[in-house]
Formats: sequence, structure tokens, C-alpha cells
Amino acid sequence: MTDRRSFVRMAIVGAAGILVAACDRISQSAWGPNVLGKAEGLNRRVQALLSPSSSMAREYGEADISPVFHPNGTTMPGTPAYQALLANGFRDYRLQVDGLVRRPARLSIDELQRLDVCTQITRHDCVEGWSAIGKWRGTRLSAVLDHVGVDPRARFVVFHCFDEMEQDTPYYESIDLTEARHPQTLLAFALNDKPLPVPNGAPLRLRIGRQLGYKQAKYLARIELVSSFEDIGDGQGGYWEDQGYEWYAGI
Ligand SMILES: Nc1nc2c(c(=O)[nH]1)N[C@H]1C(S)=C(S)[C@@H](COP(=O)(O)O)O[C@H]1N2
Ligand SMILES: [Mo]
Repeated sequence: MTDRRSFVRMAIVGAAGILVAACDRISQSAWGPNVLGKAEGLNRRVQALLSPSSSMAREYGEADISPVFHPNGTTMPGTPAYQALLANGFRDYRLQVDGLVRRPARLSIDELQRLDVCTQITRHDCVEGWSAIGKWRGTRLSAVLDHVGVDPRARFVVFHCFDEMEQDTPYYESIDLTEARHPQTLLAFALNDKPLPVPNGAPLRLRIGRQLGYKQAKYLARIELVSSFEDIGDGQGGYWEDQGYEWYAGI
């Protein structure tokens, strides 16, 4: 157990080092290396770092990037709203951010690019039994939350997508605020140094490092801050969760 812990801790410190290199404003974040440094030798804090709420997903090198990032699920949303945006090269795209926030916003990709942008190479694991490593570039969700100001009553972030799985049943997902504020949680607009391709969720998708593929909502239309997801879809927190999948899909 001790060996495993020190191994995991080394992995965390290593991942934090990569983040320092790859990301613009990690030092301002409570997750930065200062916190890791102070935690050295302090059992309780180290314990907290090893808990699922604060661990880092492994980051990879350029050489590990999969030659093809296999698309899965929806690969071309057929809804008129999406088709209209696509026809105009997503120039009119705005991410709507609302619900329990102080300043609801409609953010263009350009505006998102002016917030805290970060690049990471992480592995995507689908329950169907395939994995792919991709290089994602995107805005930290924590920066978007700070931009709009989260109401203290909010507990979850719900991601509403453009694609419908059945008539009037759009894909959706949700995560709690701890996962939302994790430094590896991004709203990604680029994959492997190119604008996010349509099959992989253009123009914007969620990337969370530590959970399975179905949590990584593509084709983001709207982000809603809520205190409960009881009234959304069938109330289980996501399209696949409504079909019986686990809400917390840790890898
Ligand atoms: N909007 C939307 N997001 C989605 C899906 C989907 O069908 N629609 N499929 C999910 C599943 S099961 C996986 S494995 C990944 C696939 O991402 P990819 O197409 O980039 O490989 O997206 C997830 N996010
Ligand atoms: Mo998946």
C-alpha cells in the first residue's frame, strides 16, 4: 500500500509538472505545485491529494498520440440548429451558460480562447472496449465558471448537446462542481492541433481526464448550473445514465 501511494504521488507530481509546462495559469490555481509542495510529508494533505476528488489523470507525450481518434456515438448531429451553425463554419456559435450563475453568458469560441486555455495529452476509454490518446486544447471549465460566477446553491454542471439520440431526446451529461473545477477538465475546441472535427464533437466538447468516454459530451450547446438534475431527462444525470449506466464513471 505504501509503495502504491508513493507511486501514485509521484504520478501526481509528475502530471502537475506537465501541466505547468502546458498551461498558462496553473500557478494561480489552488491545484498548482505549491499546494503539492506543502503537502509533502503531511499525511492528511497527502491523503486528500490521493482521494478521487483531486488525483490527476495520466498525461502522455506527443509520440503516444493515436494516429486516428476513432469517433463514436453521434458523428453528425442532424438537428436544424446544428446544421445551420455547421453551414456557416460555426461563426455564429455561442456556448450558452446559465442556470444558477450570477452573470449568464453566451460565449464565442474566440471569447473562450481568451480565458484560461490549456493543452493536454490524455487517454479516452470507451466502455465498448477501445481507447485512444489525443492532444486536446481547450478552456478550463473552472475559468468559465469564474467568468459567470457560480451561485452557492449550484451543485452540478449539466452539459446539453445538439444531437438527439431519439426524437426530442438530446444527449446530455453532468458532473459535480469538484470535477468541473479540476484542472484537467476542459471545454475542448481542438484535437491534435486542428479545430475539433465534426465527428469528434465540433465546435466544442467536454474533456474530463478521469472518467469514461460517455461522460465526454460532444456538440455542446449549453451549460447549465443546477442544484439537482432530477428534472432533466429521466433524472439520472445523463443520456446513458438514464439507460442504466453509472453516473460516476471513474476509470
Ligand atoms: N453529444 C454526444 N456526446 C457524446 C456521445 C454522443 O453520442 N453524443 N458519445 C459518447 C461516447 S459513448 C464516447 S466513447 C465519446 C466518443 O468520442 P469520440 O467520438 O471523439 O471518439 O463521446 C461521448 N460523447
Ligand atoms: Mo463510449
